[in-house]
Amino acid sequence: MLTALTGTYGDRPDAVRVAGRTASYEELLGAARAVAADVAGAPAFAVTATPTLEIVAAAVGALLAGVPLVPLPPDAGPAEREHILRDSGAELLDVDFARRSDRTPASAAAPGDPALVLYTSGTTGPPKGVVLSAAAITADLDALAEAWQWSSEDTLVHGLPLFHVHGLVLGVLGALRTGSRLVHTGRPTPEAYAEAAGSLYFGVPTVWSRVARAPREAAALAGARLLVSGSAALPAPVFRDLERLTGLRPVERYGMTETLITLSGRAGGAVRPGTVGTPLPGIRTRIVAEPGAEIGELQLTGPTLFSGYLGRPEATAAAYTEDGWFRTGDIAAVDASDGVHRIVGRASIDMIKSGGYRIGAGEIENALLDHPKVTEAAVVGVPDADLGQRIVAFVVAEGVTGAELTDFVAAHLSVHKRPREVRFVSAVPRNAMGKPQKKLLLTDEF
Ligand code: MLC
Ligand code: AMP
Repeated sequence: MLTALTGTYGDRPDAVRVAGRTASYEELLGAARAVAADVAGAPAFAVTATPTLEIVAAAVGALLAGVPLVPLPPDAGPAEREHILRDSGAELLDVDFARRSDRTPASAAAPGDPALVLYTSGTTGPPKGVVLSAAAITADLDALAEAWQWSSEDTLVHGLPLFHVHGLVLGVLGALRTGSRLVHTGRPTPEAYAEAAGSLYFGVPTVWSRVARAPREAAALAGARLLVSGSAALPAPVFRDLERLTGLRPVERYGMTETLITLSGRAGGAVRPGTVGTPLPGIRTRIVAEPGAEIGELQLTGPTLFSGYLGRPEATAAAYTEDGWFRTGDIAAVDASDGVHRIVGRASIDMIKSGGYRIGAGEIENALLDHPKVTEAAVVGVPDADLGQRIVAFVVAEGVTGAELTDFVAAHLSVHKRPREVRFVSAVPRNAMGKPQKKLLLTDEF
């Protein structure tokens, strides 16, 4: 997977730049070898995934040693950190980029063995570890390189978090597979994107909508070759604003932690706002719809799929149909004339996408219920111009403020999982079975 580190594309002093610090491939390889020596033989290891050269060295070291990396969200509170460390059995490693080694430890790892364990939310309960093999990651990166004509001529720019597929797999390992220069801007701000002078840019829709609202910075991207959006739906007005300001039609792609990226528009191909392109090489899709309907659940198979949820065979089995297709939980439609896919929504109201982060309502409700003053909690995603959806918590509680509850969730779970709004209600509407009627919460009455 690490083609760039084998000397194939030569070396550059600024091959990888993360939040203002640069390293050559040789320096990165030296630091990664030291990580590999530290973790050799361990079942897994964890690193706090602050956007730094250290996390890049940790990801490379994991691959060299054949030991899966568990990247910890840097803003995770104690409850979430403990859950991830306990569930994965990974020990936390402190990486020092200045420590180098010139020897790669022998590894018996095969391509199908786990390379990464990424924690991601379901509709209920705590996050599950998604096990990704090196083979799945390589298959995905090669398919994307073909789709986007992504090569060592490119400079990839993004500022996405390094504990998810988008930032870590595409945004770091993708650069090391294709040999493109990498500029990680630390935070994904319009100013930092404009300054970086890249040829290829990645962003979630929230990032693109902020770029589109900063015309001067957006204009600075006109020299790029390709703008790619993913992790949530790119609103059509943002697509059009970007086109107007940069002269580029952004390419949208679709994926999941469990499947990696499976659908995409193509560089140089026709792209239409509101669509996510066609299956990548090796991916097959089908829409499972009610008789007569054209939209239904998107299901897929292919070489980029995960190896399973760590330690949860039942959850893994439940993610597949009896005939072996992965159930995405997304509702989609396919244009019969050209096979272009459109994501219409999610099957479950309990899966929220906010700023491109996937957040399970159940996890936030459980965190709120851990607060001594809260007796009932129901969490929903409400349409939001900036975040796509914003987390709104409806709670029954006395003697506590909304800001206190927001801080409580931010501190226990992750800052990005905090409700952006807390609404106090006298009761959560429920059906005869006692199940919350969340659709009612989205009506004006509440
Ligand atoms: C505010 N802050 C608080 C707080 N309120 N901190 C603690 N407690 C509180 N109550 C602070 C934060 O610490 C932070 O500080 C600042 O407010 C902003 O916080 P934020 O919520 O992180 O910022 P925001 O502007 O809303 O973030 C927007 C965003 C972010 C776009 C930058 O949502 C983002 O990075 N999204 C990317 C998600 C992603 O990569 N998804 C890919 C999943 S993979 P400070 O100091 O830190 O600024 C996938 C597969 C695929 O989906 O298809 O790609
Ligand atoms: P995650 O596991 O964080 O990768 O989130 C995966 C989910 O993100 C998918 O199931 C979709 O709901 C959503 N998603 C990713 N890319 C897109 C896209 N281009 N358009 C709409 N939804 C998307």
